Amino acid sequence: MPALETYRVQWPEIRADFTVDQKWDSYLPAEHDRWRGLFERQRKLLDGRACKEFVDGLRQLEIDPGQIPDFSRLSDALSRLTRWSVVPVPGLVPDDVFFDHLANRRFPAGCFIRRADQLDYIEEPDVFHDVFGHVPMLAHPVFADYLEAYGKGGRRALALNKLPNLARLYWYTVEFGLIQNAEGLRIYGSGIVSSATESIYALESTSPNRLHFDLERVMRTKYRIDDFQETYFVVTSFDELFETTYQDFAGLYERLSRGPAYEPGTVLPTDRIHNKGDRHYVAGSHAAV
Ligand code: HBI
Ligand code: FE
Repeated sequence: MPALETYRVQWPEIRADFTVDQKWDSYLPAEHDRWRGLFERQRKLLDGRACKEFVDGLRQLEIDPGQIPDFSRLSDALSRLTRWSVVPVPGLVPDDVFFDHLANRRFPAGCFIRRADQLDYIEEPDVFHDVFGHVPMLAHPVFADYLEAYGKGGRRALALNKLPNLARLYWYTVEFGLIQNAEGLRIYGSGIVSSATESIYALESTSPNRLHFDLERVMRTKYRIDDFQETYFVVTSFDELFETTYQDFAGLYERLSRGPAYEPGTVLPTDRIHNKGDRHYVAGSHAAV
């Protein structure tokens, strides 16, 4: 996690909350071209795979397929819908800074775009992962409230030294969550929706587990950041997700400190299996952030 001073070399104006100026006019045509290529590839793939709420958000915010969005204009549209704004950051920011932004309905989005040799896989959240992957869901009122509640929970988790448990919840919902609704099994997780290969793998491959969402099960389940997920958790609505934030987290953290943590590929007898997919997938393809 780079510190403020590390970023200050390239971003002299960086502020204490790690926000910088997007400098939209300084993007090169080749950078807008990479945005357009990524956007077009995902739009084709996500038809019938991304959930309706994601597709609606992309449309309502009029996110431009042809060039990297200007965060101030995007924030104007987003704040009218759910009072969220998108603030430019140079990359990963410290957990406490990240949670404070979310708790104040500010989404910290990377304002750099991946290089041409990183189109299929990038470690850091760039503008495509953050703005294409995360921002459309923030136009959905219930999801928008969930992410604010997550930010407030994150600040508490830090104080209780329980961040790893809460980071798992973020990972298996906001980043890699699936939803089963009237349309069928669909993607809402940003890490999937911004990845060409994982968009197919997550829904159709026979190799990962797909389990019904259960808060304590998720918070006990470890995750890997360098490959496809071995387990996806499926919710049936965003209300279901939001209702989990009404927990007594102190009691939950107490229970979590006693019981086991599970490896990513574990399946328990008590798990409610959702499905096993119907497509043998060639292993070895990379997931994107
Ligand atoms: N910083 N910019 C940025 N984006 C993230 O998604 C992010 C972060 N810092 C920490 C973090 N995510 C995770 O550790 C969360 O689980 C807290
Ligand atoms: Fe992300």
